[in-house]
Amino acid sequence: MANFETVTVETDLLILGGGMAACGAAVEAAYWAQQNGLKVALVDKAAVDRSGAVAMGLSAINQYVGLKDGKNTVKDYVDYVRNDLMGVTREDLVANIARHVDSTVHLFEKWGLPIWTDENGGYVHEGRWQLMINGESYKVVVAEAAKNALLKTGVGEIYERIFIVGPLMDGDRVAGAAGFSVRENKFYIFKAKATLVAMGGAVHVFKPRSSGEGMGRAWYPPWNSGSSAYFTIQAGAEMTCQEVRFIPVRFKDAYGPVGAWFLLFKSRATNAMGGEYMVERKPELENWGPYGRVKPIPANLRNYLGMLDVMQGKGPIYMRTEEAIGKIAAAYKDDDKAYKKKMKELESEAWEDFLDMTISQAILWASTNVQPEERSSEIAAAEPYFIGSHSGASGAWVSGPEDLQTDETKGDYFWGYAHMATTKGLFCAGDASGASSHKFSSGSHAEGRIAAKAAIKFIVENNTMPAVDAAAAEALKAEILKPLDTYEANKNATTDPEINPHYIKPRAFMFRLQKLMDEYAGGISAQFMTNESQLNRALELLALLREDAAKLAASDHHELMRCWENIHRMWQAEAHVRTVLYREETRWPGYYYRADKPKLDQEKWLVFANCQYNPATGQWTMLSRPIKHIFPQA
Ligand code: SFD
Ligand code: AMP
Repeated sequence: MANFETVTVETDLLILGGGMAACGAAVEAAYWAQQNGLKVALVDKAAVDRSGAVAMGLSAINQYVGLKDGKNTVKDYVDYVRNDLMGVTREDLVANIARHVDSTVHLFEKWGLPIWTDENGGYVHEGRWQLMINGESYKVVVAEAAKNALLKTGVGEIYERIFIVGPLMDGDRVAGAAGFSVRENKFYIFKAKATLVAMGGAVHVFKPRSSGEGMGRAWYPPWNSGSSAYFTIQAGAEMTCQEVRFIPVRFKDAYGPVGAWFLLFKSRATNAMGGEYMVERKPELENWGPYGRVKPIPANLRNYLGMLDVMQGKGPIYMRTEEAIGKIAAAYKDDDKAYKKKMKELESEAWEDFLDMTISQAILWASTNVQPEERSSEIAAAEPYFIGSHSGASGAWVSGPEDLQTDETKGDYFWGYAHMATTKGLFCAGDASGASSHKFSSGSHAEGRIAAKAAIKFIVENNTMPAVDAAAAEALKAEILKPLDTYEANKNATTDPEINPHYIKPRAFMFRLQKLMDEYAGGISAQFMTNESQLNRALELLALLREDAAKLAASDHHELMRCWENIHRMWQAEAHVRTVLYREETRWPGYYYRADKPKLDQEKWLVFANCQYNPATGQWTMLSRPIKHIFPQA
C-alpha cells in the first residue's frame, strides 16, 4: 500500500468544507463552542480564502429579505421560492433561513464587504431580493471572519488542502470523516461528535458545453464535485429533490451570469429574428398549471421558452446589452456631458459585473472585441448542475426548526435538531441540504450558522465520542489510496500512462460519466430531454462504470483527488437518474423534460421525491414525502 502516515484528529464539531455555509458555521460554532467548552475543526480541500463557488467573487448578494424596512415578509420570500420551484419546497427550511439572512448580510458589511448604497444611504437593489456589491474580495472577507472566530478564540483548528472522501460511522450515528492531504503523504481520520457537511454542489456530472481549449470552464465551480451528496448518501441519509438539477441561462462560452442584465439593466433577450420569446411564447405558460401565472415566472419556465426558440431553429438568443444601456442613458440625452458621464458609468458597471464574479467572461468580451454598449452577446442554457442553494434543490433531507412547525407539519418535517439529516449527528447546509432553494451566498452562510448552532446543541445533549472501528478505518485507508497502488503496479504495461489495459485514469472516467449522462439523462446534446428507456440505459451504464471505478489509477496526489471527485460525481449521477425515473411527470421543463411523461401531474406528483441508499445492503429505496404549508394558503 502507498506509504501514507495516518493522522488522527479528535474534535467535537467537524465542519466539512470552507465555503459560504462552512464559514457561517465556523463563526456561529466558535461562539457556542466557547460557551460550552467544546472544540471545532474545519476541513477544506482548498484554501478557505478563495475556495468554493465564491472564489472569483460575486457581484450581488442574492438573498436579502429586508425585514427591517418592512417591505417584505418571510412569507413573501417563501411564496417566491415555492412558486419558482413549481410548488416543491420545504417552507419551514426556507422560512428559517429567510428570517436570519438579513443579520448575515449585516455581518458581511461589518466585516468590510462593500455593499452599494444610493444617495440616501440605502442598499442598491438589483431586484426585489438582490443587493449589488463590490464583491471581488467577498470570499476573502467572509473567510477572514471565519478564521478569526476559530483561531483567535482558540476553540478551533483549520485544515486546508485535505480532501474529504467519505464518512466514518458508529452504527446509525456519524462518527467523523476520512480524507487525505492533496500535497503530503498523509491520510486523515477526523473523529467528531457531530459532523456538518458543507462541501458544495456538483459540477461536471454532465458533459459541459465548454470543450477543447475551454474545457473546465463552467458556471458553477468545477471543484465542487458532489462530495456533499456522496458523503450524505454513504452515511445512509435520506436525500431529496435529486431530480431538481439547475440549468442556468448564461452568457455563452464563459458562463457570465445574467441576473444583473435582466434585473438591474432591465435587458430583453431576443432571438435571431428579433423576436422576444418571453412575449411571443407567453401562451405556452398556460400548460404549466398555477406556476405559469406567477410572478416572477419560474426560472425553469423562462429557460423553457428560450429553449423552444432554439429547438425551432431561431437561435442564437441574444442579451440585448446595447439596447438596455441605450435605454437607460436615453434619459440623459438632452445634456451631452451628463449623457457621456452616464454612458461611462453604465459601461463600467457592465464590466464590473463580470470582473467581480466571472472574470473569464470579461476576458472573452475583451478578446472577441465585444463592447456591451455597442453589441449584443449570445446567451445559452448551460449544462445541468446539482446545487441546493441556487435555483436547483438537490441535497439531504433535513429536519426543520421546531418553532416553525404546525401540528400538520411536525410529524414529517421535524426530528429534533434543525438542519440535521436523517442520520444522527450529521448536519447539512448550503448546497448540501435540499428542498430549500434560493439561499445563494448569504442564505448558505445563514444556514451554516443555524446548522452549527443546532449541531453544538446536539453535542451538548449527546456528549459522547462515537466509536471508530480501527480495522474499518484501516480498510478505508487501503480503499482510498488504492488508485496510487493500481498505477504503480501497472504503469509499465504501456508507454502512454493515459492508456493502459489494467486501469482507467480519472479524466477518461469522467468523460465516460459525462457522455452517458449527456446522452441518456437529458444533457445539452439531448436538448435536456429523456425518457424511461434512456434512464434505464443510463443506470446500466452507470453500473458498469461503478465496476470500473475499482480500476481507477492515480500517478500523484492530485490525480488521487481527481479519482475520488469522479466517484463522488458518479454517485450524484445515480441518485439523479433514479429520481428522474421515479417522478413520472415533467414538472420543470427548462431543467429537464421527460418526453414519455410530458405533463405536470399535480394530483400524483405535487410531492417531494426522496431516495435513500442503504450502505449495508447496497439497495436504494425511493419514496415520496408530502408537501405541507406552514403559512395559511390563499
Ligand atoms: O449571479 C471540499 N452564487 C451567487 N450567490 C449570490 O448570493 N449572488 C450571486 O451573484 C451569485 N451568482 C453566482 C454564484 C456562484 C457562482 C459560481 C457564480 C455566480 C459564478 C451562488 C453562491 O456562490 C452559492 O450559493 C454558495 O456559495 C453556496 O455555498 P456552499 O457553502 O454550499 O458552497 P461553496 O461556497 O461552493 O463551498 C464549498 C466548499 O466545500 C469545499 N469542498 N472540502 C473538503 N473535501 C471535499 N471533498 C470538498 N469538496 C468541496 C470547497 O473547497 C469549498 O470550500 S449568480 O450566478 O447567481
Ligand atoms: P442569475 O444571475 O441568473 O443567477 O440571477 C441572479 C438572481 O436574479 C437570482 O435570484 C435569479 O433568480 C434572479 N433572476 C435572474 N433573471 C431573472 C429574471 N429574468 N426574472 C426574475 N428574476 C431573475
